[in-house]
Amino acid sequence: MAAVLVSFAIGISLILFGIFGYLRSRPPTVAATPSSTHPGSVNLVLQTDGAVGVGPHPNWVGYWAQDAAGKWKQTTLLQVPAHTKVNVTVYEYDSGGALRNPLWGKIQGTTGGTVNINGKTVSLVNPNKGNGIAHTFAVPSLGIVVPFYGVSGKEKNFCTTGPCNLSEAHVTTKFSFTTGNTGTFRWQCFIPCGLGYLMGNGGPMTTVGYMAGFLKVVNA
Ligand SMILES: [Cu+2]
Repeated sequence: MAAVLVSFAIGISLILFGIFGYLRSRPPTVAATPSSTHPGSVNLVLQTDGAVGVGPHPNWVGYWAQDAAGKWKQTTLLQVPAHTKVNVTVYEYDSGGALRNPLWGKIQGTTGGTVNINGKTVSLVNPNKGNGIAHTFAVPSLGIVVPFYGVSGKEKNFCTTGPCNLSEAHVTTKFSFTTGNTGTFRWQCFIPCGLGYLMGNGGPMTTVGYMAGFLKVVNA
């Protein structure tokens, strides 16, 4: 009887340890940093990798965000001030492909309706051009959709594991948007980078820290 109780207690503690371990492993929140060149606005610097290289799923596609000290954190929890212009820079290191829905290739919700790709300002991306689209940054409830061109997987300096660095093949996309009221808004990538998962939308696509996250808009 005692042996049964002890093994039962051990079983319960293992389950609790697992649950709390999972809760503890929630990725950190990275806050946008005040812009030194454009007072009143903030900067958010992100990268998308074909394999994040760390954590419980090192082979999953995912985002990293740069903190105020310039250190990369593997996370999709982002914090920005309310009623503020947010300047976003995304270094995209993954290969690309076709879109499941051409609508996700349409730039929406950015300042001027444009993005700057490798120094060139455009209002449209063509998913059938070049290396296709690798990932998107979409906040549906704020009407923001920004697609990122992929790089060729055949590049000699293709980044195979994150965090990637600027000496490796990448596409730089810059855009801005202005936040409204405070709130927590879900965002995610709407590219079949979850191919091989149910509806192409499982695994990293729906997991916080990889291709899905939250944009926390807080009081400035
Ligand atoms: Cu993606």
